[in-house]
Amino acid sequence: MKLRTFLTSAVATAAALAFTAPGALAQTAYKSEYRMSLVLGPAFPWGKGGELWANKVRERTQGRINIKLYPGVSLIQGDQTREFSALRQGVIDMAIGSTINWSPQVKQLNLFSLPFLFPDYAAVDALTQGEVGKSIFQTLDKAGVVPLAWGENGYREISNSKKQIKSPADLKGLKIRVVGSPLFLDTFTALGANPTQMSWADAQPAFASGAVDGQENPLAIFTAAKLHTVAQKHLTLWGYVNDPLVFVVNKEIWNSWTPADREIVKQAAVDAGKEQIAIARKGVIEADKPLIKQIEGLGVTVTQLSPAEREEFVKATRPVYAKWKGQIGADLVNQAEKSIAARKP
Ligand code: X2X
Repeated sequence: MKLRTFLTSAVATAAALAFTAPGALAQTAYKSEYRMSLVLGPAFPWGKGGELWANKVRERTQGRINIKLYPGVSLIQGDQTREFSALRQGVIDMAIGSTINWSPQVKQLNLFSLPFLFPDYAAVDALTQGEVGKSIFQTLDKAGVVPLAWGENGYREISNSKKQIKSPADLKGLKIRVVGSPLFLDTFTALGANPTQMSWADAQPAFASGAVDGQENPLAIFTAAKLHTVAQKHLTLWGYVNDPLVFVVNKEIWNSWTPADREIVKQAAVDAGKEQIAIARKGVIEADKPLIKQIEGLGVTVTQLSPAEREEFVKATRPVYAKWKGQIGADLVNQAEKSIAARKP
Protein backbone atom coordinates (compact mmCIF):
# COMPACT_ATOMS: atom_id res chain seq x y z
CA MET A 1 0.00 0.00 0.00
CA LYS A 2 1.32 3.45 -0.93
CA LEU A 3 1.90 5.79 1.98
CA ARG A 4 -0.73 8.23 0.76
CA THR A 5 -3.41 5.53 0.47
CA PHE A 6 -2.43 4.20 3.86
CA LEU A 7 -2.77 7.63 5.45
CA THR A 8 -6.11 8.24 3.80
CA SER A 9 -7.52 4.95 5.02
CA ALA A 10 -6.03 5.46 8.49
CA VAL A 11 -7.73 8.84 8.72
CA ALA A 12 -10.98 7.33 7.46
CA THR A 13 -10.77 4.56 10.07
CA ALA A 14 -10.06 7.05 12.84
CA ALA A 15 -12.96 9.20 11.72
CA ALA A 16 -15.26 6.20 11.62
CA LEU A 17 -14.13 5.17 15.08
CA ALA A 18 -14.68 8.67 16.39
CA PHE A 19 -18.26 8.45 15.19
CA THR A 20 -19.04 4.94 16.34
CA ALA A 21 -17.06 4.89 19.57
CA PRO A 22 -19.49 6.78 21.82
CA GLY A 23 -22.35 4.47 20.91
CA ALA A 24 -20.22 1.38 21.28
CA LEU A 25 -18.84 2.68 24.54
CA ALA A 26 -22.30 3.45 25.89
CA GLN A 27 -23.25 -0.17 25.34
CA THR A 28 -20.16 -1.63 26.90
CA ALA A 29 -19.93 0.67 29.94
CA TYR A 30 -21.64 -1.78 32.26
CA LYS A 31 -21.88 -0.98 35.93
CA SER A 32 -20.20 -3.38 38.34
CA GLU A 33 -23.50 -3.68 40.22
CA TYR A 34 -27.15 -3.01 39.40
CA ARG A 35 -29.46 -2.10 42.25
CA MET A 36 -32.81 -3.91 42.47
CA SER A 37 -35.43 -2.41 44.76
CA LEU A 38 -37.97 -4.62 46.57
CA VAL A 39 -40.30 -4.04 49.50
CA LEU A 40 -39.79 -7.58 50.82
CA GLY A 41 -36.68 -9.76 50.85
CA PRO A 42 -36.15 -13.44 49.99
CA ALA A 43 -37.94 -14.70 53.13
CA PHE A 44 -41.12 -13.72 51.23
CA PRO A 45 -42.33 -14.92 47.79
CA TRP A 46 -41.81 -11.36 46.51
CA GLY A 47 -38.11 -11.24 47.42
CA LYS A 48 -37.66 -14.83 46.26
CA GLY A 49 -38.70 -13.55 42.83
CA GLY A 50 -35.93 -10.96 43.02
CA GLU A 51 -33.38 -13.57 43.94
CA LEU A 52 -34.50 -15.86 41.09
CA TRP A 53 -34.32 -13.02 38.56
CA ALA A 54 -30.89 -11.82 39.71
CA ASN A 55 -29.43 -15.34 39.74
CA LYS A 56 -30.73 -16.20 36.28
CA VAL A 57 -29.35 -12.95 34.85
CA ARG A 58 -25.94 -13.46 36.48
CA GLU A 59 -25.68 -17.02 35.17
CA ARG A 60 -26.97 -16.32 31.68
CA THR A 61 -24.72 -13.25 31.19
CA GLN A 62 -21.68 -14.98 32.73
CA GLY A 63 -21.60 -12.26 35.35
CA ARG A 64 -21.71 -9.30 32.91
CA ILE A 65 -24.86 -8.15 34.66
CA ASN A 66 -24.53 -8.40 38.39
CA ILE A 67 -27.65 -7.49 40.39
CA LYS A 68 -27.78 -6.76 44.10
CA LEU A 69 -31.07 -6.86 46.03
CA TYR A 70 -32.18 -3.91 48.16
CA PRO A 71 -35.20 -5.15 50.16
CA GLY A 72 -37.11 -2.87 52.50
CA VAL A 73 -37.05 -0.30 49.66
CA SER A 74 -33.84 0.79 51.37
CA LEU A 75 -32.65 2.87 48.39
CA ILE A 76 -35.50 5.27 49.19
CA GLN A 77 -35.48 4.91 52.98
CA GLY A 78 -38.49 2.62 53.10
CA ASP A 79 -40.83 5.07 51.39
CA GLN A 80 -42.48 2.53 49.09
CA THR A 81 -44.84 4.91 47.29
CA ARG A 82 -41.80 6.86 46.00
CA GLU A 83 -40.31 3.79 44.34
CA PHE A 84 -41.70 4.46 40.88
CA SER A 85 -40.38 8.04 40.73
CA ALA A 86 -36.98 6.86 41.95
CA LEU A 87 -36.91 4.22 39.21
CA ARG A 88 -37.70 6.77 36.56
CA GLN A 89 -35.01 9.11 37.89
CA GLY A 90 -32.37 6.39 38.02
CA VAL A 91 -31.97 6.31 41.81
CA ILE A 92 -33.05 2.67 41.36
CA ASP A 93 -31.80 0.59 38.39
CA MET A 94 -34.49 -2.08 38.46
CA ALA A 95 -37.31 -3.30 40.66
CA ILE A 96 -40.06 -5.77 41.28
CA GLY A 97 -42.84 -3.52 42.47
CA SER A 98 -46.43 -3.86 43.59
CA THR A 99 -49.14 -2.21 41.52
CA ILE A 100 -50.38 -0.63 44.78
CA ASN A 101 -47.12 1.15 45.53
CA TRP A 102 -46.82 2.59 42.01
CA SER A 103 -50.47 3.56 41.61
CA PRO A 104 -50.05 7.10 43.03
CA GLN A 105 -47.86 7.83 39.95
CA VAL A 106 -49.59 5.55 37.42
CA LYS A 107 -53.34 5.87 37.92
CA GLN A 108 -54.17 2.87 35.68
CA LEU A 109 -52.52 0.57 38.22
CA ASN A 110 -55.39 1.31 40.62
CA LEU A 111 -57.35 -1.11 38.44
CA PHE A 112 -55.99 -4.05 40.46
CA SER A 113 -57.06 -2.43 43.74
CA LEU A 114 -60.72 -2.05 42.77
CA PRO A 115 -62.53 -3.82 45.62
CA PHE A 116 -63.72 -7.33 44.72
CA LEU A 117 -62.64 -7.14 41.08
CA PHE A 118 -61.13 -10.65 41.05
CA PRO A 119 -63.43 -13.62 41.76
CA ASP A 120 -60.54 -16.10 41.48
CA TYR A 121 -56.94 -16.63 40.30
CA ALA A 122 -58.07 -17.26 36.72
CA ALA A 123 -59.40 -13.70 36.74
CA VAL A 124 -56.01 -12.35 37.82
CA ASP A 125 -54.30 -14.31 35.04
CA ALA A 126 -56.90 -13.16 32.51
CA LEU A 127 -55.76 -9.57 33.14
CA THR A 128 -52.00 -9.88 33.57
CA GLN A 129 -51.57 -12.42 30.76
CA GLY A 130 -54.07 -10.81 28.38
CA GLU A 131 -54.88 -7.55 26.58
CA VAL A 132 -55.16 -5.57 29.83
CA GLY A 133 -51.65 -6.64 30.81
CA LYS A 134 -50.33 -5.46 27.44
CA SER A 135 -52.10 -2.15 27.78
CA ILE A 136 -50.70 -1.63 31.29
CA PHE A 137 -47.20 -2.38 29.99
CA GLN A 138 -47.61 0.27 27.29
CA THR A 139 -48.68 2.73 29.98
CA LEU A 140 -45.64 1.89 32.12
CA ASP A 141 -43.38 2.24 29.10
CA LYS A 142 -44.83 5.69 28.38
CA ALA A 143 -44.40 6.58 32.05
CA GLY A 144 -40.67 6.00 31.65
CA VAL A 145 -39.68 2.48 32.68
CA VAL A 146 -39.21 -0.80 30.77
CA PRO A 147 -41.74 -3.40 31.99
CA LEU A 148 -40.69 -7.01 31.42
CA ALA A 149 -42.83 -9.50 33.31
CA TRP A 150 -45.59 -10.04 35.87
CA GLY A 151 -45.35 -11.58 39.31
CA GLU A 152 -47.78 -11.62 42.22
CA ASN A 153 -47.96 -10.44 45.80
CA GLY A 154 -51.34 -12.11 46.31
CA TYR A 155 -54.88 -11.91 47.60
CA ARG A 156 -54.99 -9.46 50.47
CA GLU A 157 -56.86 -10.80 53.49
CA ILE A 158 -57.80 -8.72 56.50
CA SER A 159 -56.56 -9.28 60.03
CA ASN A 160 -56.92 -7.42 63.32
CA SER A 161 -56.27 -7.63 67.03
CA LYS A 162 -59.79 -6.91 68.27
CA LYS A 163 -62.50 -9.16 66.88
CA GLN A 164 -63.77 -11.56 64.28
CA ILE A 165 -64.86 -9.76 61.11
CA LYS A 166 -67.91 -11.25 59.39
CA SER A 167 -69.74 -8.16 58.16
CA PRO A 168 -68.94 -4.53 57.37
CA ALA A 169 -70.46 -3.62 60.77
CA ASP A 170 -67.60 -5.51 62.46
CA LEU A 171 -65.10 -3.15 60.84
CA LYS A 172 -66.73 -0.10 62.36
CA GLY A 173 -64.17 2.10 64.08
CA LEU A 174 -61.29 -0.36 63.63
CA LYS A 175 -58.04 1.42 62.85
CA ILE A 176 -56.70 -0.33 59.75
CA ARG A 177 -53.26 0.31 58.31
CA VAL A 178 -53.33 0.67 54.51
CA VAL A 179 -50.67 1.46 51.89
CA GLY A 180 -50.42 5.07 50.70
CA SER A 181 -52.92 4.97 47.88
CA PRO A 182 -56.14 7.03 48.13
CA LEU A 183 -58.32 4.22 46.76
CA PHE A 184 -57.67 2.24 49.96
CA LEU A 185 -58.79 5.13 52.12
CA ASP A 186 -62.05 5.23 50.16
CA THR A 187 -62.60 1.47 50.42
CA PHE A 188 -62.08 1.28 54.18
CA THR A 189 -64.01 4.46 54.85
CA ALA A 190 -66.95 2.99 52.88
CA LEU A 191 -66.75 -0.09 55.10
CA GLY A 192 -66.97 2.03 58.24
CA ALA A 193 -63.37 1.47 59.33
CA ASN A 194 -60.81 4.08 60.24
CA PRO A 195 -58.01 3.67 57.67
CA THR A 196 -54.56 5.09 58.22
CA GLN A 197 -51.79 5.27 55.60
CA MET A 198 -48.43 3.91 56.59
CA SER A 199 -45.40 2.30 54.97
CA TRP A 200 -44.79 -1.38 55.62
CA ALA A 201 -41.69 -0.46 57.64
CA ASP A 202 -43.76 1.69 60.01
CA ALA A 203 -46.69 -0.70 60.10
CA GLN A 204 -45.10 -3.56 62.02
CA PRO A 205 -44.13 -1.50 65.12
CA ALA A 206 -47.60 0.06 64.94
CA PHE A 207 -49.23 -3.38 65.21
CA ALA A 208 -46.94 -4.28 68.10
CA SER A 209 -47.71 -1.11 70.06
CA GLY A 210 -51.41 -1.28 69.32
CA ALA A 211 -51.32 2.10 67.53
CA VAL A 212 -53.32 0.37 64.78
CA ASP A 213 -55.73 -2.56 65.10
CA GLY A 214 -55.50 -4.26 61.76
CA GLN A 215 -54.05 -4.60 58.28
CA GLU A 216 -54.56 -6.37 54.94
CA ASN A 217 -51.86 -8.43 53.25
CA PRO A 218 -51.41 -11.80 51.54
CA LEU A 219 -51.24 -14.88 53.78
CA ALA A 220 -47.63 -15.60 52.78
CA ILE A 221 -46.72 -12.20 54.26
CA PHE A 222 -48.83 -12.88 57.36
CA THR A 223 -46.78 -16.00 58.14
CA ALA A 224 -43.32 -14.81 57.02
CA ALA A 225 -43.68 -11.54 58.97
CA LYS A 226 -45.16 -13.48 61.91
CA LEU A 227 -48.05 -11.08 62.26
CA HIS A 228 -49.63 -13.34 64.90
CA THR A 229 -46.83 -12.19 67.23
CA VAL A 230 -47.94 -8.56 66.85
CA ALA A 231 -51.49 -9.17 68.07
CA GLN A 232 -53.08 -10.08 64.71
CA LYS A 233 -55.32 -12.82 66.13
CA HIS A 234 -58.33 -12.58 63.82
CA LEU A 235 -58.09 -13.17 60.10
CA THR A 236 -60.92 -13.03 57.57
CA LEU A 237 -60.57 -14.48 54.08
CA TRP A 238 -62.45 -12.08 51.83
CA GLY A 239 -60.15 -11.89 48.76
CA TYR A 240 -61.05 -8.25 48.14
CA VAL A 241 -57.87 -7.22 46.26
CA ASN A 242 -54.97 -9.02 44.61
CA ASP A 243 -51.84 -6.99 43.83
CA PRO A 244 -49.69 -8.23 40.97
CA LEU A 245 -45.97 -7.42 40.89
CA VAL A 246 -44.18 -5.96 37.87
CA PHE A 247 -40.55 -6.61 36.89
CA VAL A 248 -39.07 -3.42 35.42
CA VAL A 249 -35.75 -1.79 34.45
CA ASN A 250 -34.87 1.91 34.31
CA LYS A 251 -34.77 3.11 30.67
CA GLU A 252 -31.20 4.38 30.59
CA ILE A 253 -29.87 1.21 32.15
CA TRP A 254 -31.85 -0.81 29.63
CA ASN A 255 -30.41 1.19 26.71
CA SER A 256 -26.89 0.74 28.03
CA TRP A 257 -27.10 -3.03 27.50
CA THR A 258 -26.50 -4.87 24.23
CA PRO A 259 -29.65 -6.20 22.50
CA ALA A 260 -28.54 -9.74 23.36
CA ASP A 261 -28.22 -8.91 27.06
CA ARG A 262 -31.60 -7.13 27.04
CA GLU A 263 -33.16 -10.30 25.70
CA ILE A 264 -31.48 -12.33 28.46
CA VAL A 265 -32.71 -9.96 31.20
CA LYS A 266 -36.22 -10.02 29.77
CA GLN A 267 -36.42 -13.81 29.43
CA ALA A 268 -34.98 -14.20 32.93
CA ALA A 269 -37.74 -11.89 34.25
CA VAL A 270 -40.44 -13.91 32.48
CA ASP A 271 -39.04 -17.20 33.83
CA ALA A 272 -38.56 -15.81 37.36
CA GLY A 273 -42.05 -14.27 37.24
CA LYS A 274 -43.68 -17.63 36.48
CA GLU A 275 -41.78 -19.31 39.31
CA GLN A 276 -42.52 -16.42 41.67
CA ILE A 277 -46.27 -16.63 41.02
CA ALA A 278 -46.22 -20.37 41.79
CA ILE A 279 -44.40 -19.65 45.07
CA ALA A 280 -46.86 -16.87 45.97
CA ARG A 281 -49.83 -19.22 45.46
CA LYS A 282 -48.35 -22.17 47.29
CA GLY A 283 -50.49 -23.26 50.23
CA VAL A 284 -53.64 -21.42 49.13
CA ILE A 285 -54.53 -23.00 45.78
CA GLU A 286 -54.45 -26.64 46.90
CA ALA A 287 -57.84 -28.14 47.86
CA ASP A 288 -56.88 -28.46 51.55
CA LYS A 289 -55.18 -25.01 51.69
CA PRO A 290 -52.30 -26.00 54.00
CA LEU A 291 -51.29 -22.39 54.65
CA ILE A 292 -54.63 -21.70 56.33
CA LYS A 293 -54.17 -24.73 58.60
CA GLN A 294 -50.69 -23.48 59.43
CA ILE A 295 -52.04 -20.06 60.43
CA GLU A 296 -54.77 -21.62 62.56
CA GLY A 297 -52.00 -23.62 64.22
CA LEU A 298 -50.47 -20.30 65.31
CA GLY A 299 -53.55 -19.56 67.40
CA VAL A 300 -55.21 -17.28 64.86
CA THR A 301 -58.98 -17.46 64.28
CA VAL A 302 -59.48 -17.78 60.54
CA THR A 303 -62.92 -16.78 59.25
CA GLN A 304 -64.23 -17.92 55.87
CA LEU A 305 -67.19 -15.93 54.59
CA SER A 306 -70.24 -17.51 53.03
CA PRO A 307 -71.09 -16.10 49.57
CA ALA A 308 -73.94 -14.07 51.15
CA GLU A 309 -71.65 -12.63 53.83
CA ARG A 310 -69.04 -11.70 51.25
CA GLU A 311 -71.70 -10.02 49.15
CA GLU A 312 -72.34 -7.53 51.98
CA PHE A 313 -68.75 -6.27 51.64
CA VAL A 314 -69.10 -6.12 47.86
CA LYS A 315 -72.29 -4.07 48.16
CA ALA A 316 -70.79 -1.64 50.66
CA THR A 317 -67.85 -0.91 48.35
CA ARG A 318 -69.73 -0.59 45.04
CA PRO A 319 -69.76 3.25 45.17
CA VAL A 320 -65.95 3.20 45.59
CA TYR A 321 -65.65 0.88 42.60
CA ALA A 322 -67.85 3.19 40.52
CA LYS A 323 -65.95 6.34 41.54
CA TRP A 324 -62.56 4.81 40.81
CA LYS A 325 -63.69 3.27 37.55
CA GLY A 326 -63.96 6.83 36.28
CA GLN A 327 -60.58 7.85 37.69
CA ILE A 328 -58.76 4.83 36.28
CA GLY A 329 -60.46 5.11 32.90
CA ALA A 330 -63.80 3.46 32.11
CA ASP A 331 -62.41 1.91 28.89
CA LEU A 332 -59.67 0.06 30.71
CA VAL A 333 -62.00 -1.11 33.49
CA ASN A 334 -64.62 -2.25 30.94
CA GLN A 335 -61.95 -4.19 29.07
CA ALA A 336 -60.86 -5.79 32.37
CA GLU A 337 -64.44 -6.72 33.26
CA LYS A 338 -64.88 -8.30 29.82
CA SER A 339 -61.62 -10.26 30.09
CA ILE A 340 -62.64 -11.56 33.51
CA ALA A 341 -66.11 -12.58 32.29
CA ALA A 342 -64.50 -14.48 29.39
CA ARG A 343 -61.77 -16.13 31.48
CA LYS A 344 -60.85 -19.77 31.15
CA PRO A 345 -60.96 -21.71 34.43
O1 X2X B 1 -47.01 -2.58 52.26
C1 X2X B 1 -47.63 -3.61 51.99
O2 X2X B 1 -48.70 -3.90 52.52
C2 X2X B 1 -47.07 -4.55 50.96
C3 X2X B 1 -45.79 -5.16 51.51
O3 X2X B 1 -47.97 -5.57 50.68
C4 X2X B 1 -46.81 -3.77 49.71
O4 X2X B 1 -45.73 -3.30 49.47
C5 X2X B 1 -47.93 -3.49 48.80
